[in-house]
Amino acid sequence: MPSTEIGRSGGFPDGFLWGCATSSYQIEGAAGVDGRGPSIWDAFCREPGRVSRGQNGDVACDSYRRWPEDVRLLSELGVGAYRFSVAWPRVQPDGRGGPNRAGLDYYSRLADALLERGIEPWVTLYHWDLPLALGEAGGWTARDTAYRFADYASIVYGALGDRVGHWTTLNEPWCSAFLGYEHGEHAPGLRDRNAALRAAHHLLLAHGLAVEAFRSGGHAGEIGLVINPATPRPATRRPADLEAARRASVERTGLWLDPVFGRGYPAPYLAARGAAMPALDGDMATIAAPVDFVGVNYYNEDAVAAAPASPASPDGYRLAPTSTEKTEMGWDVVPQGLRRVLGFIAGSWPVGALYVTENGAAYADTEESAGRVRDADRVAYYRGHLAACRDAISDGVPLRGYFAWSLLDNFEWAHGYDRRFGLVSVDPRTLERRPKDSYYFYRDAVAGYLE
Ligand code: IFM
Repeated sequence: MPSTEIGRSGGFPDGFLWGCATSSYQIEGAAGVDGRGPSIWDAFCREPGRVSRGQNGDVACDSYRRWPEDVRLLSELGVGAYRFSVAWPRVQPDGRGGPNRAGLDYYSRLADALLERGIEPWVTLYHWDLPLALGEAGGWTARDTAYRFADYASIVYGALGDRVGHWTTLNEPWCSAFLGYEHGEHAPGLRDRNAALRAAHHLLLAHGLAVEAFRSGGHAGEIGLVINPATPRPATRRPADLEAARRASVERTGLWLDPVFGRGYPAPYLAARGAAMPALDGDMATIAAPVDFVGVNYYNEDAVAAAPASPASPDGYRLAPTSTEKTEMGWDVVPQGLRRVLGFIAGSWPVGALYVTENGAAYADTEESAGRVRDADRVAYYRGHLAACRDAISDGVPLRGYFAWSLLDNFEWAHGYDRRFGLVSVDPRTLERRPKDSYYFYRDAVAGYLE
């Protein structure tokens, strides 16, 4: 007979944390309000051709004003945690100096409202909206940006540390460094591999300095780093493709976790690229400041094949076509890839705890009936990936929680609002929120009814 008891877990361990995630630039809007300074994304969006149809985050989901409704949606979803990011330019409009009280107050009100509803605030300190003044002074290619980040982090710890128990320093530093400085897809839009490598080092240094500041400030709670690792599969069993797959994983995974866990940069990477990574004495010890957990953002698993080294494939591999079903982003839907990447990390680095800090899918949810947004593809995506999480746990992976990306349809960077990841749809004109079927599916999963 099927069980109907209260306190079901849907096959997840007791205490497993269920959450939902967003980020500041993607949802807040209110770009010039209450003293917020401009960020590199405000400027990038204004450069012709950078963002689809010239869209920007000036209004986004207007969550800066509509946050009470968003908190209500989170509460009705039943989640135990909400992962949001603090916009650095709200706290320090120029990226340095004393705090802008009005900006901090916004996050303070949000944290209070979440706690009142039993939702733990998980704060990301950096989700890509670097203050423009720092961007103009070299952004992440400038070593000084790492020190500015640690100062900013200390301000936020001081303001919210009495209510926030979980902090993450950087979100997906691979994107900040490589999409921002090498591929030209994200702000600041450079195409310079050496600049990307410098940025990677300074991002890691910023992470380490912020962890040190957290520890030396005596703040209670836990702190970690969020990466978007990859374990691509080789297109064929040929040794060259196997080697290509291994190399492709390094830039997304080992480049970040090796130094964070005290192993320095991966040797082959260092041999090929080390000259461009300006580590000074003591940097690697700072970067290795102990973390409490690692966050994994997972969306897809690629296939890669060996390719002659060239500016387009500097590390000697390229993405290989697959027959796999794809989301609107063109990303392969591979739920078991999540199990693989979690297992790879747990088996390769001494991570005390892992969290899936983002997972979700973009689909065009057009079909509506009786006021409901039908998104069967997204429901299937979540079902498959939650099953993969369960599998990873039964493999022995210390997976402690899962955050769906994202609560709301929001500003998807270079795609503007043309790609929608939300459990809740947001009308682009009225900003009206409407839960999709995936919202109710996820609510049931959180409640332990994941069949
Ligand atoms: O929307 C992004 C998010 O900002 C970072 N991780 C990937 C998501 C989907 O592309």
